[in-house]
Amino acid sequence: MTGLSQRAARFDIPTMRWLFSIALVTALTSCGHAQSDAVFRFSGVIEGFYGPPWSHDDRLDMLRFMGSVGLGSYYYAPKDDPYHRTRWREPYPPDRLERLSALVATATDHRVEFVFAISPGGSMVYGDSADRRLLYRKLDQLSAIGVRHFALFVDDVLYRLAHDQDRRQYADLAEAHASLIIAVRDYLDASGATLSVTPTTYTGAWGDRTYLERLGSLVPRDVPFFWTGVDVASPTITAEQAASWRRLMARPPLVWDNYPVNDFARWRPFLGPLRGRTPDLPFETMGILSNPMTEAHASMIPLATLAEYVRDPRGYDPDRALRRALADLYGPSADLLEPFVRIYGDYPWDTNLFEPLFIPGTPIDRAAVETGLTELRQALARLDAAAGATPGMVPLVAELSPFVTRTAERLAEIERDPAYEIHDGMLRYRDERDRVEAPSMGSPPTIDGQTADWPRSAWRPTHGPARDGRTPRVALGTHGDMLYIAVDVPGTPDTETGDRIGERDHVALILQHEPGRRRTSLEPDDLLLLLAPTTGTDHTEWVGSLGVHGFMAKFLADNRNLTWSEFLLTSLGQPDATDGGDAVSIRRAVAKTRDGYVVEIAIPVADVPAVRLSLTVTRSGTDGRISNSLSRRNYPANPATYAELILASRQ
Ligand code: LTM
Repeated sequence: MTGLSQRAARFDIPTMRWLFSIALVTALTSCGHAQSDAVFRFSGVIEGFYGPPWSHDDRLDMLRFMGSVGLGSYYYAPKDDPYHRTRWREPYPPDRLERLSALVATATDHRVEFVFAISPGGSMVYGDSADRRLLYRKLDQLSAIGVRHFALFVDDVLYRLAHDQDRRQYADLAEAHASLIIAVRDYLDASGATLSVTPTTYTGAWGDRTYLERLGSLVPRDVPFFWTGVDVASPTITAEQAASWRRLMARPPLVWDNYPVNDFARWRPFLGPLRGRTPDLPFETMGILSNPMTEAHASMIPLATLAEYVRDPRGYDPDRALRRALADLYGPSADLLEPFVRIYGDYPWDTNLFEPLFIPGTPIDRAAVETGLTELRQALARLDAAAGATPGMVPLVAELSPFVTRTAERLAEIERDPAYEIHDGMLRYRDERDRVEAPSMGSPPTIDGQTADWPRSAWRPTHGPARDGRTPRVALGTHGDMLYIAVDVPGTPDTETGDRIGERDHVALILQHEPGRRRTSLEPDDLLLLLAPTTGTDHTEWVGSLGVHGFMAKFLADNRNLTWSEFLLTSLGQPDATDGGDAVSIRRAVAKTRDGYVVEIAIPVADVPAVRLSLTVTRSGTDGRISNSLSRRNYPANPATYAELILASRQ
């Protein structure tokens, strides 16, 4: 065999098919007349968001809708279906399997490919034969109900090897992932089933390009890899960007388009048409799939525009597509949706009218918010009246009305809050209420989990609810270029709930070094520490911290309106003390006290007179979870509540 034919023999039919289509496209493009012929090989929907998954009826409606607009692939990948992710080892129980089977049948009836995705990366020992057998058993279970397309998702897992066995077996994460992907692909090959993959680095915004390059070189090119674009939710996705990702991972990307997903901003739907995807994208990608909103029916509006873009990327006009989508979905009642489409027609990277209500930091224009709310309420009343006669309108109204209710409640809550004052019609948070001093200390405390060396005057209570009449206390002080913090948490800590730090009692701390910039989103230089007592009896063991770097900063910034336990920590897995550069120079101790636990931290601070500190203590009990914080502003739905910390030694 010649070198060329030897290489060709290694490629199977699908590889040859896409290589051929790339060659054809290249040839035609160079003739200068093929641009309008470009088509996506795959298009559709990935139910791949965090939070409440779609209901069975939502999915049936979605599959019918997808068939009607020509979106051909549905990926089943709800992050919070336990059998997809946390409990991936377990087979689906009969009732769930029956529903999945109905989905497969409905997808087939509507010419939609049903793809079952599994996300084992949170706990799998990649090289372990028992774990692999469990994975195959799970795939077999889905094969038995007619699934022919599978996907392995390792997004949002640790980007280093977490298990000793894997560290012994593989040089790095890329090698472990490649070994697993190849094994699964070979396993599926036997029955003619296909495999696609979401790698751990899937965006241009952060991650490890060496990992991706290595993964690309190790995994056969017929296994498509997803890519979310230059960002996690990308304002533009162009052929040029895709080409650079193709070069990196040795295959054209499958676009995982994080529009209109709203799991990171549960206070807002996205109803605008797809924008910023260039007409030449099919030349450099395998296809485009949208990760939609938690609200399935509302998602159909932007998804219908995606379908129009996919049908004719060159002729696509977003505004025209939106008008058509609304008319096709809701007929003459489409006009009634105008206020919703206007107010929620912006994009994740835009500031929405209601944003200052949910993300504290900028003043709230009360009159504008009230006008917007009135328009939405009036629209809801008319939509309600028309719903009976308009197919599809009942579930849409049920999905949209909670956004209006929550926004109105939030406004009322802020208006009642003495921490806000009204000035020229603008509701402004009184930041001065959260100014706290860290006094200069004659000698630094020892970071050993013992607080006897802290002066009595350093302690202050935290804000928030009491449990058994007691709230956690915080002590603050500076010495030299170090900031010292101690947190004394009363009550037996919950160290058992869940197997991840965020699910247990913990102290969360975010430090920003620029006091003048009031922001709730995080940036790479910020520090995030998570400290928790362990499951051991003496509670002395340090559990972990995450230094904030690009990945975490982005992750938190995108999800700033969610509580830790709701999303952030549960999706990250066990934190790692070695993550992030800053963790090295920070000292900390967690120790059991007579009745509770104590956390002590020493952090080097920049040469500034003040820093911004968000410090939250989360405790669980029979009456649920409660949070206390250093700042007064401690809205349960917003983890980023900051105090301005005056460093006395620098004044
Ligand atoms: O985008 C990917 C590959 N993974 C997750 C999604 O599951 C999530 O829905 C979106 C939006 O929050 N961001 C992600 O990083």
